[in-house]
Amino acid sequence: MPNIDEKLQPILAEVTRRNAGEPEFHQAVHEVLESLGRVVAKHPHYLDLALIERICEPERQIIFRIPWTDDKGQVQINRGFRVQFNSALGPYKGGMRFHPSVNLGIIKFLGFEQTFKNALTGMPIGGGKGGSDFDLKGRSDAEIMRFCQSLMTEMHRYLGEQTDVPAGDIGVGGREIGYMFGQYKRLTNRYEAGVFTGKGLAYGGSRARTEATGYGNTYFTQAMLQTRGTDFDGKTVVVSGSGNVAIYTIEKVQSFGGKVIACSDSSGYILDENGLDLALLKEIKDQRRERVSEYARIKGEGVHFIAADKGTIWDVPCDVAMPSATQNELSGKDARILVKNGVIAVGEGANMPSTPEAVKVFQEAGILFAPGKAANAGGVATSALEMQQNASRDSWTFEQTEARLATIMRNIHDTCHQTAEEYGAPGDYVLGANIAGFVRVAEAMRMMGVI
Ligand code: NDP
Ligand code: 2IT
Repeated sequence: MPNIDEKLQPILAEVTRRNAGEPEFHQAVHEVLESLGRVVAKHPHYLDLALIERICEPERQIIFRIPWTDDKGQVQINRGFRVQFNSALGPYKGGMRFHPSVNLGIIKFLGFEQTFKNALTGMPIGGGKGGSDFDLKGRSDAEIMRFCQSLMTEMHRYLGEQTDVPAGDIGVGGREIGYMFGQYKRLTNRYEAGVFTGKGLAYGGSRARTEATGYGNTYFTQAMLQTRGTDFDGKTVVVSGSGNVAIYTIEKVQSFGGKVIACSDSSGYILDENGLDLALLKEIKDQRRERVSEYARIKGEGVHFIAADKGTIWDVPCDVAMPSATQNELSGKDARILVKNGVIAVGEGANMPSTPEAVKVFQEAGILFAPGKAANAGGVATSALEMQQNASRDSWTFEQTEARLATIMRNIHDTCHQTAEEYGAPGDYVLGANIAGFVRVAEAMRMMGVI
C-alpha cells in the first residue's frame, strides 16, 4: 500500500479482511484512503474517533430472495440487495442496478462512492445503493413488471421518503421505476411521491432528471476545460456506453459545439467521423432497445461497427473522453493510448470507470481528470431536486431545474478545485472530491456522537 499514509494502512487491511472477495469495494476504499492522509495530518481527531473506520462500514446491508414467474410459467429466482451505507446527512439515497454482474461487493462500492458524491452536492441526502443480478436482456415488459413487483414486495419495508429513497442506475430507467413505485404504493396504501426519484412526469417526476447525469458531467468537464482557457467547442469527443448517461452526455456536448464520433454498448462500438446522429441513436436505444450495431447497419457507408472482441472504443483518437458505461471499463493500457493520441480531459459519467492504473496514467500526464463521484453527481443532485418538488407538491419548469443543476455542478467543480489547492495538490480533482466529500460526512457524524 505505497500510496496510503502509514496510519491508514491498518484501516484498509481491516476493510479487506472483513469484506473478503469484494475487489470493487476494496478498490473504492483504497482510492479514498489515498486522499485522506493529508486530512488526518491536519485533523488527527478523525483517527481518535475512528471516523474513517465507521464510514467504511455500511450502516445496514439487506440481501433478499426475488422469486418470479417467467412468460413460460417457469419460476425464476434472483437475488436482491439494498445497502444503506450512511445516513449522517439525510435519508439513504442512491440508485438500483439490474445487471447479471451485480453482487454485494459491487453494491457496496457504489454505496460507498454515493455517500461522498451526495455529500459533494451539498444537499441533505445520505448514501445507499441497491440492485439485483436480474438480466433484462430478452425479457418481456410483463416479465420485467412481475420481477419489479416481487422485488418491491420485499424491499418496501426498508424504504420511505425519510428513510431510504432509491432511483435508477444500469438497467433501471423510467419503466422499471414505474413498476417499483406502483407496487410500493399498493403495498403501503400511501401516495408517498418522495420515496423514489426518476419517476415519470405523469406522477411526480422532475423535469431534467432523465438528462441530469449526462448534462451534469458535461457541465463539470466544461468547467475543468475552462480552467485551461478552453471549452468543448470544436473538440472531438468519445463517449462510451449508449444508455441514459451516455445519450444525454452526447446531447449536451453537441449543444456546446463538440463533435461526438463514437459510443458503445457491451457488444462493441460505433465510429461515425461525421458526428453521431443523436435522433437515430435515441430511436435505436430508447425506443427499439436494440444494439449499437443497428446504427451502423442503417447508416451504411462511412460508419463502422467494431465488435468488442476486435477493439476498444478508447482506440479512437479524441480530445475529450467521457466513459459512461460501467466500472473498470478503461484500463491502464487504454489510458496510455488516449494520452498518446492527445486527449486533454477525461470526465467520468460512470461510477469508477477508470482503473486505478488508468487514473495514475492520466494524472501523471497532466490530463484534466474528473472522477465520477464529482462529475456524475448531477443525477443524484437532480433527484434531490425531485424530492424537494415532491415535498412542496410543486413542479418546476425544465429551464428552472436545469439552471439549478448547472449551478450545483459549478459549485461541485469549484469545491473540488479549491479543496485540492487547500490540501497542497492543485488540479487534483480526485483528492479534492474525496476530501471535500469525506469532511462533510465526518463532521456531521462527529457532532452526532458515536453513531
Ligand atoms: P444504462 O443501463 O442506461 O446504460 C448502461 C450502458 O453501459 C449500456 O450501453 C450498456 O450496454 C453499457 N454497459 C453496462 N454494463 C456493461 C458492461 N459490464 N460491459 C460493457 N458495457 C456495459 O445505465 P446508465 O446510463 O444509467 O449508467 C451508466 C453508468 O453511469 C453506470 O456506471 C452508472 O452507475 C452511472 N451513473 C448513472 C446515473 C443515472 O442517473 N442513471 C447517475 C450517476 C452515475 P449493454 O446495453 O450492452 O449492457
Ligand atoms: O450513481 C448514481 O448517482 C445514480 N445512479 C443516481 C442516484 C439517484 O438517487 O439519483
